[in-house]
Amino acid sequence: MGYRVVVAGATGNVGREMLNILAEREFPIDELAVLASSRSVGDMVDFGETGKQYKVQNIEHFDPAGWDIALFAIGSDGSATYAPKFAAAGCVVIDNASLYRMDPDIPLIVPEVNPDAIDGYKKRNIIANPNCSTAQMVVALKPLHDAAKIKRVVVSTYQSVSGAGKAGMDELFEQSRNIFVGDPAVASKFTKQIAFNVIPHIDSFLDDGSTKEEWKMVVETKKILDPKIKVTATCVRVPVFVGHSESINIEFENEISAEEAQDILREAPGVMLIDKREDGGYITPIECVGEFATFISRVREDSTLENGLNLWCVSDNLRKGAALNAVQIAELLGRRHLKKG
Ligand code: 11C
Repeated sequence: MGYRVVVAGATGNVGREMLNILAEREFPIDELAVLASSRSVGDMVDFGETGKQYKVQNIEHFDPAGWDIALFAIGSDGSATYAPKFAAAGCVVIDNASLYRMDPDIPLIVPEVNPDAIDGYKKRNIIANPNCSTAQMVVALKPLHDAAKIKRVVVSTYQSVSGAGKAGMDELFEQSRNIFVGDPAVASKFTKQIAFNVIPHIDSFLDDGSTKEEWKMVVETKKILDPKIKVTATCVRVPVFVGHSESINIEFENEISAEEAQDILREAPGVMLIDKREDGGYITPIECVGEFATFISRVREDSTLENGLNLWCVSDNLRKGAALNAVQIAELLGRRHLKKG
């Protein structure tokens, strides 16, 4: 016996990946409902490569009673409206929006990092999925923290336009094409031209001059991994379609060599170490598209710190950063609590 599963936001970048990954990982599904806002009702969406298609239903009119798990990729406004309704009907919501992530009664889960925290889901019947840039970073940090205790992290991100949804991808495509044919590169989704450029600004500005994306990396890392770890982040949008990259500098309490870190990362869950110290012996975002792993390269000691390392971390932001992590949470929930399938 499998689960009755809902995917809400099924026509967006993340919702489509949720369907692909449920199919790829053969999540035990008895019945699948695919929901979106009224704009997409009646559209047909593919269930991965299974050849099955589902008709999009209106989330507004959907009755969640009797459904086991709902994967939400409908943004914070949608989650505020529908997550409490689904949760109250007994359907556990795994929510990709930022709305509930820092709520102390709602677990924020990366299964390779803090699986035990999922037991707290019963308070609200909602589980939060972290921001994409946080998810891949904590997968990389966790095994190193276990080995040598991390004190401080300095991270700079190189985030792809798919993090800003389909509109972000369309804007990069259209600007690039316009520049080639001599037309103006109009910016509307992003604040400046993204084609052939980089933009040091993701999400809204906060009073201290940081951005909300940077703040999320700080507070989510503390909630998922360890509140004692200090994190400072600079988040940058780059003209890459899919795949977020991060340059991470880590200061440890205890000694750890680059070689020890490589050995640990080679065995770590969810991590793929590609670190050859030669031309091309590292990962780039284009190579991680469609993959499940968080890739790590360029592990090296930072000689300016007593116990410090630098590394390069790349992952498919629509997968580990969003849809894959959500499906892994559903798998964990199934194994530990719901026990069907
Ligand atoms: C981006 N990280 O790349 C964002 C997208 O809080 O879930 C995901 C935002 C979030 O623009």
